[in-house]
Order: sequence, then structure tokens, then C-alpha cells
Amino acid sequence: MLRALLFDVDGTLADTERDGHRPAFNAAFREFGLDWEWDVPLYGELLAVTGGKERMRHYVERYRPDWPRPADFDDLIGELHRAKTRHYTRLLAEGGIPLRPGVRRLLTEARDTGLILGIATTTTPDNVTALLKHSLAEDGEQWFAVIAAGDIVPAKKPAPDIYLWAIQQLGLSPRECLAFEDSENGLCAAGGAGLKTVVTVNDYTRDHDFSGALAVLSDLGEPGAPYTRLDAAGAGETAWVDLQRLREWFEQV
Ligand code: XBP
Ligand code: MG
Repeated sequence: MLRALLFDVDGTLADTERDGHRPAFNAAFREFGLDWEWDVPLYGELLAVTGGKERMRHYVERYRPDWPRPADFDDLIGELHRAKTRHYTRLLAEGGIPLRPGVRRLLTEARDTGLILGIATTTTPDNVTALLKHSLAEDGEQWFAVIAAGDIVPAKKPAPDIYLWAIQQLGLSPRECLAFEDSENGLCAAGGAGLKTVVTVNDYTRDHDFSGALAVLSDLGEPGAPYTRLDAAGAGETAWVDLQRLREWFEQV
């Protein structure tokens, strides 16, 4: 039986990467006098590595191998990341990033029918708090029974650890939970934890490999602005995701 919906954050609840995290990283780089600039296509490549600190380290190793690393490189990464979180959460507080289509409607329906809601993300907890507060509701954090985020587990997505941690906190079995993801790394993490997963793609993840997903959709859809289903099982179907549809998909496989 379906008891809980577990949501990824970045790219799934809101399109935060291109116009949220990316400019926040760039603002932090400028603040520290670094000539690093992550444009839209480069950031798409960098998204292969989850976690902001991990992503910055990967950038230096892969794209700036000649950059003279200071002895306190790890500290610098930590400081840059704190600055980036400050820039990012300020952007959210300014109301910068709306929820994706259908997200608020589905969360509300799930709450009203007593389904458990949870979050499983690699992003920093402050980022989740800010998004829920400014883009969902003042008490948005309280809508979720568990918020699994950031460094709470050392191995980030595509490792399944963050989902396993969230499920354990809820005292549920993976067979009672459904995950929502936007990326191949996220689908791997959820699948690795034994979860069925619905994928909503975005411009950065459209071409990822989503085999094994319950359904792959353009977005969750709204009445009057339906999703387009992209996976072979239902290609071309247009509708919107509500609990009845989710239960049908969930029980099918
Ligand atoms: C998205 C990420 C995050 C953000 C940056 O993960 O990979 O790292 O890009 O967040 P998810 P931090 O879709 O699982 O939420 O800088 O706070 O790490
Ligand atoms: Mg994501």
C-alpha cells in the first residue's frame, strides 16, 4: 500500500539549478575574487556531480587543473560553499524561484488524504528550509514528516543512502513509498533504495537515462496545462498527476 511520497528538491520541486544554484555559485566566486564563471552549458556538465562542495572540487580537478591550489583548499571550499548558500537562500527569500507545475496541488492533495510527505535531497538543509518557506508556505517545512538533506549521509546521490535514511526515519518499507526525481542520479538513488519513482524532466535532464522509472513526464501537470508523458509505456499521454493516477501506476508494477 502507498503510504508516503518522497520528493527530491532541486529540479523536482522547483527549477532551482540554472537560475538559482548556478548564479549563487558565481556570486560566491566573485566575492572571493576568483575568475571562475559557470555558464549554463558548463553547469549542465557539472551537475553530473551532486553536492555543491563536491561539484566545486570536481570543477577545479577537471576544468582548472593548473589553478594553484592553496594549502587550505578544503577550508576555501567550505567558505565558498557557505557564501554560496547565503547567496542562494537570499535569492529564494526574494521569491526568486516558483514551484514547478502541479507540485503544490499534489502536495496539498496528499496532505488532505493523510499520505506522509518526505524530502530526500543532496542539497544543504538551509536551502530546503528557504525554498519551502518562500515558495510553498510559511509553515512549508511542517508539511514534511522527514527532511533528509545534505551531509546527513556521507555518500550523496546516486548512492541510495539518503533515501534509506529517510525511509528508516519514517519507519516504513521502501515498498510503501513513492519517489519523485528529475535526474538519472536521483533515479539511481531512489531505485537503489528499492523505491518506485516518477520522473519529471527539465532542460538539464531531458536526455538522461530513465529506464526503470514508473513514468517519465514533462512535469506533474495541472488541469488546463497537462503534462506530456515521455516514456514508451505511455508516450504522448497528456493528463495531470493526482493520487488516483499515482496509485494506479504504483500498483501496476
Ligand atoms: C541537487 C544538487 C545540489 C545542488 C547544490 O541535488 O546536486 O548539490 O546543486 O546544493 P538534488 P548544495 O536534486 O538531489 O536536490 O550546494 O547545497 O550542495
Ligand atoms: Mg534533482
